[in-house]
Amino acid sequence: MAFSNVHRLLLPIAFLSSISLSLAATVTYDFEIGWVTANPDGKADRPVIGINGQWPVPAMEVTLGDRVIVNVLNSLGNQSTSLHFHGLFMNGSTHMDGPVQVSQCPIAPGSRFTYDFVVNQPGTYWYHSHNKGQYPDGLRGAFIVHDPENPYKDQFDEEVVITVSDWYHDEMPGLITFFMSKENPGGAEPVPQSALFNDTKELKVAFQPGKTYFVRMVNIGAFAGQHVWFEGHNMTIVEVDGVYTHPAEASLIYLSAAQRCSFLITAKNETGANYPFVASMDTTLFDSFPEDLDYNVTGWLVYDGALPLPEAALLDEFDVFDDMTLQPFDDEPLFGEPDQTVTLSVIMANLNDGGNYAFFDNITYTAAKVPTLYTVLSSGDLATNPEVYGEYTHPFVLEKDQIVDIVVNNIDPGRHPFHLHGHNFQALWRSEEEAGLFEESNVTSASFPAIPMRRDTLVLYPDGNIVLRFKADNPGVWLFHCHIEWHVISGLAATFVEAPLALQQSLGGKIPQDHLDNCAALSIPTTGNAAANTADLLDLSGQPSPPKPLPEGFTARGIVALTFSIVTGLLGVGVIVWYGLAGDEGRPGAQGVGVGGEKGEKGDETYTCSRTAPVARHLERTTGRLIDGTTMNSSQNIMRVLYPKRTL
Ligand SMILES: [Cu+2]
Repeated sequence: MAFSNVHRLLLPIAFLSSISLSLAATVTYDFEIGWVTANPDGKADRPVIGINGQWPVPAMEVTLGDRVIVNVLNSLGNQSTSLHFHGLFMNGSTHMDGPVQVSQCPIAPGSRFTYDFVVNQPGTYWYHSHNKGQYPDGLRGAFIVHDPENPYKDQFDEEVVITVSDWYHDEMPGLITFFMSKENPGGAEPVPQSALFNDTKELKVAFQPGKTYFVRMVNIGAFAGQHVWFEGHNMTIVEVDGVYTHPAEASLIYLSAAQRCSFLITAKNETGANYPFVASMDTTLFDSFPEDLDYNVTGWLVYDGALPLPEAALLDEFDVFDDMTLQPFDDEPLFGEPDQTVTLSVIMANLNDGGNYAFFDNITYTAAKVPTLYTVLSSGDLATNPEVYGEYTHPFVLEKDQIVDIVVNNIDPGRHPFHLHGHNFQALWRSEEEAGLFEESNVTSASFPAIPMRRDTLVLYPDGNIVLRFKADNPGVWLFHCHIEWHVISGLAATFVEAPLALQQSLGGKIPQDHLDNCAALSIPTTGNAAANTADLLDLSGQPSPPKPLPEGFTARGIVALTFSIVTGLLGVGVIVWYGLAGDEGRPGAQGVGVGGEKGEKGDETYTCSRTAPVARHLERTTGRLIDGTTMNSSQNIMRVLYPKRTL
């Protein structure tokens, strides 16, 4: 990063509660966001979103306690933008959190917007655009909070930051248009072309014999989870998502989109060889396996630059470290029984525009006319009534300091990394794959760990369930959403409105003028309910809404039941068909698993696809066959993945 763009201002501050003199800094970043051309995988020049004329964008680095000011100028010309600082609680500054139409308006082309917040959490974070699926076009980077009191400070010599990401050759707007179109009724997410370490395929990390490194790894990708391992070196995990953990040994970790993991790696004592390290995409997420998919990226621990960089050995299987076994370093015990439990089921289904949408229960997220925070601030006593936020922001109003459980049931055969803004959650439970609904399991609170792992993004397994718990001690408007960017676009999000009356007291009349100016520039209203109605806050007519549901009287709730039963039933049939047709997996000619059709027998395209597509997707993930009837060829090297199983 150019020196001119960041200024550190050291301010001595005497704290009344302390006799010592502390140093808190104000770190100022001036970010002009604009288009540049890049070619990180060496295969395709493309426009990417850079900062101050550069891409990759800079890592932001601050120290615990610093105030951070980010002055943004949007010079994209053709797109609005925003910045979210992933994992930071934004306590007292929910209006700086970044999601568009949640806590701010988009930053209009040509406009300025300032983020201003204090960082009171140590660890590994990242920042990214939170506007219209924009960040995979390049606007994402690491955000590191250094900690003079890092409990592991005496156990390492140097810090290393490594981002891992998937990479697309095409720009998001076009990909999104196709993804949500009726030409893609099964909701197949665009598959990336490449994997990158630090936005390159040629990352070399200098290692000196005998030293120990604190490696901060961040998955800044859009879609793919990544399996990561280092040849010849073990990882000692010490932090996930900004939470220090007791040390845990791992040979291979899985990092979903948005997750972070820090680990200590001790260098060898000799310099006779260099060692590859690898990130390998979770290809089970993909609905197809395009020819141009290069799903591995290799980097190297370089002990001697004169020696060769060996090729990475391929693994037969991934033995994934189970993050549910981690314990936070502070040993924070399980919170008490919940005051409120929010149960959400993940469903993919079609609406009558033919597009494939993602639902929590019967709601696919659709942004309100007024940013939800601004509705909080302009709805008086009615701010505690979820109706004012509109049906399609899927709002839940929380009271200050409530204990809240989120139960997520996955009625989809995909893996989903769920992220909560404004909090870490205690991860109380994660079922194995195919476990069905949490309510129908025999798991009780007695099964929850006494000291649960905490993080801000947790992976939910296919057709499984998770239970998260957090304390509503941070007044704000916070999204809960899948961090696969495609699923944010298709609506897999809900809104927590936490302590709205407290928010009115702390932020009422204090939204900065530059924030409001961006709303004005884009003609976005800043008062009233989700429909921008200021006269009658309970009249939501005109609120933004998704396309109409399917015809023939089927409700989304009905689809839940039907999909679930049909998945179960057809899986059985499908497996029989598969055995009958296929012989051994991958045999040429064993094509067309029978339920992968895109047009239904009833002649009603949307009606039928909503039911067959999940089944087909499930089958192809189970059998290795693709939805277009082709099979993965043997050179594509389908690896066996061992995900941790948890049983009572
Ligand atoms: Cu998802």
